[in-house]
Amino acid sequence: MKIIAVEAIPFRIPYRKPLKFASGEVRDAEHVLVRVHTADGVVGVAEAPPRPFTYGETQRGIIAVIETILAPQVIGLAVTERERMAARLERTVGNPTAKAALDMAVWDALGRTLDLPVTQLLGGYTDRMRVSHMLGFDDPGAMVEEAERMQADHGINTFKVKVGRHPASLDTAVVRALREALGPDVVLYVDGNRGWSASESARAMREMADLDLAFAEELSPADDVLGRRWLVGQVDVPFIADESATTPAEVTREVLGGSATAISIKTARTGFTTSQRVLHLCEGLGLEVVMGNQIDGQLGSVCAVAFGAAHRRTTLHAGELSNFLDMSDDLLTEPLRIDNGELLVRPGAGLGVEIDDDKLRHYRLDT
Ligand code: MUC
Ligand code: MG
Repeated sequence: MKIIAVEAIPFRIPYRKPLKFASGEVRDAEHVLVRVHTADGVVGVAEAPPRPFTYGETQRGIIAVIETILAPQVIGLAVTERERMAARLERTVGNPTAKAALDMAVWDALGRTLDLPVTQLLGGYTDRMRVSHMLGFDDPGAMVEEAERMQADHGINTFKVKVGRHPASLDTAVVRALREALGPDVVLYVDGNRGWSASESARAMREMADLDLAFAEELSPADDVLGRRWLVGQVDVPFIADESATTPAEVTREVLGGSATAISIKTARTGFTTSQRVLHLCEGLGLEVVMGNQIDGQLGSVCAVAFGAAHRRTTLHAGELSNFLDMSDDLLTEPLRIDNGELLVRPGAGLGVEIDDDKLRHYRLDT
């Protein structure tokens, strides 16, 4: 069960359609595949998505921190020693997706070693999650057309709409068009990725007051401490902290400071070990949670659904699990499918997925 080697492999897979939002844009999945090898010949996998506009990480930076700092700290530990591993990884500040991928690859190796699915080891609440689809910036017609396609092809009825543009009417027009086209039964919520000021956000939310939004996420920067607290007091739906609350301490700070009333949990940045800490903290504080998406590929989405389906509170709202649908290809031997608005966990040992060697050879950037 001892970890004997860690690989960090860069790859690039283009998106068919880039995802645009207030803090950035993703055209290619330029991720890092992390593979953890144990002395028994078991291999655990996970992927790290560099998001410089959110965490400051880059593909080369993730590889460097894994190879030079994190891998030497975990080699020699058994895959059961996750608490010791977490303590060692915590000595390095930042680098959330690098640490998360390593953590999840170790969980995958643990599940494969025990011949049990990770989702059952984590909690085993259910075997599926309802899916929320994220709509990136475009004009109203194109965003409505995408939502209708997601409904027709995948049965998805929950949509997170990216907002935060200037003028804000570009976005409020989209949300209004979506509500008019899709009717009262779909769930709609908005994510500003800090694009608006607090007062712009309050005005836009007032303008959309009749559109029955379920949540508002990161509309303005949490760094504008008093403005953000003021805004959260104005808004009459749960206000989700995403990039402002990436650790248990940040969740505590943002919530007790009045800057958030709900939390986005992303396995891509908190892995399984710290995501459980965040979730349990949210349970203790009585907060709603949403499983978020770091614009994950299929492997990252498998991780998110394994975690989300494992716990009751994470299943109460649809999870953001569909960004991989816009990728031109992926690395798994058996592609994920979203049917009837649901994504199922994989039943096999560990994460229940295998990497297609030919695809990895084709898309990897280091050979
Ligand atoms: C999201 O929920 O914000 C875009 C930026 C990021 O960090 O994550 C994505 C989606
Ligand atoms: Mg967000």
